[in-house]
Formats: sequence, structure tokens, C-alpha cells
Amino acid sequence: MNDKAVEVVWKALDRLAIELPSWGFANTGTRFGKFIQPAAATSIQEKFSDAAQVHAVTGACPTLALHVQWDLPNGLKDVPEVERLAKQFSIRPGSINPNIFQNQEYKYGSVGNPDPAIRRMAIRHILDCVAISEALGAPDISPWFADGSNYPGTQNIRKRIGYFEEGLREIHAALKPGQRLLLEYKPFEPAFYHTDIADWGMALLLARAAGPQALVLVDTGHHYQAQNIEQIVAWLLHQNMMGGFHFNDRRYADDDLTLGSIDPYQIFRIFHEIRMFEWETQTTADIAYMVDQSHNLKGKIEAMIQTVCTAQELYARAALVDHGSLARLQQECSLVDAEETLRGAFWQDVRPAIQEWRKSRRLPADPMQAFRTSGYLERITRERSEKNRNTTASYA
Ligand code: RM4
Ligand code: MN
Ligand code: MN
Repeated sequence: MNDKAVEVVWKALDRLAIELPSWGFANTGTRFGKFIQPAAATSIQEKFSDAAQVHAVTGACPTLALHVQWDLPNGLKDVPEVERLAKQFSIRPGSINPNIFQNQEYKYGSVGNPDPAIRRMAIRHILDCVAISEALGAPDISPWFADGSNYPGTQNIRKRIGYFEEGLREIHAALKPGQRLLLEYKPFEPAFYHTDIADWGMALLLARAAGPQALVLVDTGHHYQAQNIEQIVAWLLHQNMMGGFHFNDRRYADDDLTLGSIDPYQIFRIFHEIRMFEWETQTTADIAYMVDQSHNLKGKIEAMIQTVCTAQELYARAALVDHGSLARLQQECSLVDAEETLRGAFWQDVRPAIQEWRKSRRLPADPMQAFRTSGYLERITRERSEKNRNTTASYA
């Protein structure tokens, strides 16, 4: 790789910040049971501590996404504790994730529930999240709605659209300047017949109905098979509606696997759309790059390091696309040469350039190796295994 290419890679890496999910460090499971890891985080303090380890070896993860019900069970009252941990571990609180899917009340939905009292409960919770976001100076609130129905004819789909428009408008009215409401879509699970916000179009229309500070969040695992995700990203960029990502990979459903493990070219193509947009418009897209993975067999921290390094590699490769010549080749409809321009960047081995970047930033050249030799995993395994042994693994 020539010096110019190395410079492009370095510049790209300097810009890429990736947010880690607090829940990605805790024990998670499948629909059939949990497989408990002795080193999994059992408290918000341990989640901050683990995130700090990932940041220490990668230098790319300054923020931690928080799930309010799991991480701030007492809501606003827990803000000082979160601030204390943020300071202690030098990790800032990231996006604030409401939980409108776990309480018994939400059996038939939250903001789309036919019962006005339950809709009120859900809206109130999200309004609390807006206040928490403000108090923490963490401007993004990213709700994911499990709302939907499981059998045809059992719910009035249009009425529920109305409930969402109304509820989201009220939530948007509480936003302060700079705060953003990122609406995540998902076509299935837990609802299997209809999901109230099933795809990017529904998320976009609801965001528009809510107000200008509402944008769309793309979780890479939340699509139908074979859907062209980079085209969705291109549309959202074109509409100025691209708010953020939840990165993970999937083979079948919402598998939450580590990024790029199944299809790295897909993630590369997404990054390419963003870089091409930025090159054409000479702007920087204000996108929150967040990880949402919770695979239960790989070690939590190692899985996170793997995802962050993969994101860096694929982002660096996307940065290597020669936008000027690609634009010309597209204009000329030189199909093979245009495609080869893209593929040529994809097949570059950027790892040596990334290693040099890491060294120049006083980071370990090999983050995984650095983590493995740090002794951290052995220490937390000793400290946490007793607590984790007492965790329920069964859903029965
Ligand atoms: C959903 C979605 C949300 C995440 C929950 C736990 O599938 O991806 O972002 O918060 O899972
Ligand atoms: Mn998600
Ligand atoms: Mn998901």
C-alpha cells in the first residue's frame, strides 16, 4: 500500500468512533436457555469496566450505550451513579435505550397498545429516558418497539399507526435542541404476524410525523433475507434521515452475531455508501455507529474486540475507494471497471496500515493479543464466577 493510501486509512480510523452496548457484556441467551459465562458482567459497574478494556486496546470506543431498565433501574435517580462510573472508567454514557418490551403490561404492545393507560405508561417511560439523556449529556434516545400482533385480524393496524404518531409527537415535543430520537425498525420477533415499525419506510414516516429531531436507526440484523441494506442507507442519507446503526451480523434471523462474521462485503458496501455520500456532499454524516450484538458463546469482551476491529478494517477499506474515478466510471456506465474499483478497495489488506496507525496512537498493535495478555479476563473470571453461578439459565 502506498503512502497516500496509508494516510487515507489513518484519517478514516481517526474519525471512526464505535459505541459499545452495555447489554453485550452481560449474559444473554436464546429462546431456549442462557449459557452462563463466568466472566460476564453482572452490574453496571462491571459493564463500564469491560467497555473500558475494549476502549483501552482499540482506542475506538469512547461511549457505552445504556439500557435504562437494566442499567438505571431507578431511572433519573441513578444518573449520579452512572456519572460517577463514567468518570471512574473514562467512558462516556452513550445512547439511552428505553425498555418498552419487558413489563407484563406490554403483552399487547406499548405505544401501540389499544389500552390508553398502557400507552401512557410507555410514553412516560420514554419521557423519563429523554430526561436521563439530558441529565447525562448523552443526546441520542433510541427506542426499539416490540409492538405488533401475532395473528391476522387481532389488531387494527391503522389505529396503531395513529397511536404511534401521537405518542412519538408527544415525545419529540420534550426533546431539547441537540437531542435526537432514533427509531429502530424490525420486521419480526417477538411479534410474528405484524410489527408496528417493521421496516425503514415505516420508521421514516413515523420519524417525519414525530418531528425534525427524529431519525431512523438501522440495525443490520433487522431485515428480510436478501434485502439490499446499503440501498436503504443510501435512501436515508439522501433524505437526511440516517441517524445511527446497530451493528451485528446474521445468517437467518436477528442473530446478533459479531460484525462481518457472515458477510463482510455487506458491511463494506454500507460504509461505501456513507463515504461516497460524504465525498459527494463534502459533509460529514452525523451517524451514531453502535454495536448491538449479544452472542452467547463467544467470550463477551473478545467478541466485542473482534467486532470493533472488523468495523475498523471494513471502514478503512471503504475509505480506499477512489471516489473520483468511481463517479466517472459510473457516469460512463463502465460496469466492469466501476465494480472492480469497489472490489479493488474491498480486497486490500489494510491490516498492516491499521497496525501502524495503532502504534502511532500508542495503542497495542494487536488488540486481541493485548487483551489476552492483560490478565483482565482471569481477574474478572475469579471475581464474578460465583455471582454468575447463581444466575438463572432456564426460562422454565
Ligand atoms: C432488539 C433490538 C434492540 C435491542 C433489543 C434488546 O432486537 O435490536 O435494539 O435493544 O433487541
Ligand atoms: Mn438493535
Ligand atoms: Mn435486534
